Amino acid sequence: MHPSDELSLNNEQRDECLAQLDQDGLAVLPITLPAELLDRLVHYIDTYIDRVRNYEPDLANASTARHIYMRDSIAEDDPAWRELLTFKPSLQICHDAFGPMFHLSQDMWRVYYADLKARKQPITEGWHSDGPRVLPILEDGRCPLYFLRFGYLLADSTEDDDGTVEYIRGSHKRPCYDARTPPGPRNKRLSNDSFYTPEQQAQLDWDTGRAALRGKAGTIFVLHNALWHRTLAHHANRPRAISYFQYSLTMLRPLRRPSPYEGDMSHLNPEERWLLGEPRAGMNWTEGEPHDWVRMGRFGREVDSLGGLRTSQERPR
Ligand SMILES: O=C(O)CCC(=O)C(=O)O
Repeated sequence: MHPSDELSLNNEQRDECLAQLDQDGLAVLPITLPAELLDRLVHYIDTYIDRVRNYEPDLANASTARHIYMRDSIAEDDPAWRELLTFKPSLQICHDAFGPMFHLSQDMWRVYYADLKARKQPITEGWHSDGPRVLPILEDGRCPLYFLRFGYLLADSTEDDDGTVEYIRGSHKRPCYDARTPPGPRNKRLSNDSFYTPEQQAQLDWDTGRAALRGKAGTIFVLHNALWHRTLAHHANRPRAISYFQYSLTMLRPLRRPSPYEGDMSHLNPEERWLLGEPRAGMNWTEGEPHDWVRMGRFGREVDSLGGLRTSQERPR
């Protein structure tokens, strides 16, 4: 693809998206995945599932015998996933939130088949927020922004019976609900203990601001790590497919990947290598230096003609 064909958000769209994210903890991007990229991603998953279904013990009932197909750490599996890894509108939002020192923290796809025989559809994931479980929280129980998670709908989620993500608008600004208690003596400030007593937990308000994420295949949304969300039951007789790419500050290690990256990176471009955790000296994982900031520089707002960050001398006064 020629760089000028790349989808891109303008500053106004970025501002609107950030304002929505701040207010609700979730924003739907004002663009959708290009149709031909969506086709390639769906084709990849279809081919993958067809292949693994051949090994199902109960092939005739494979989709009802097994309700979720999923893969983690997908970015290297196919060039189409690498395009999602460096999807410009998402990385523009990351640059706005984190500055240039961010990298990939999770990459996955999931396909859910409804269990048509089940009397009651299970809710795949109950109410939770992703960030507080293992990350330090503030004195007042809120969880800061540690990572942004981009969801790409790979199938329509437009009907009530399409299981989708349900979330509570603004809940990222409340004390976290389901934080995990660390073992050993508790440090009140850094511990991840829940800030709600059992009585308060029984009275938590799960209704005000509740919203279901609906959209056609190709819809892209971004969520704050502290947002309360869950997966709704899926009754529709068609699969639900979604991919998540999550990014965090480079000083945070990724969820399920080694960092520094242990594999051969010679086939990857400089942006991909950076996002995947190219080995580097300690300081270059934290504040970094100008040659680090340039790696994600073209996703920033002040970009020079070479795609790097403008230095202060070059900035118009
Ligand atoms: O089903 C989904 O798309 C959301 C899953 C979820 O809540 C999670 O992975 O944290």
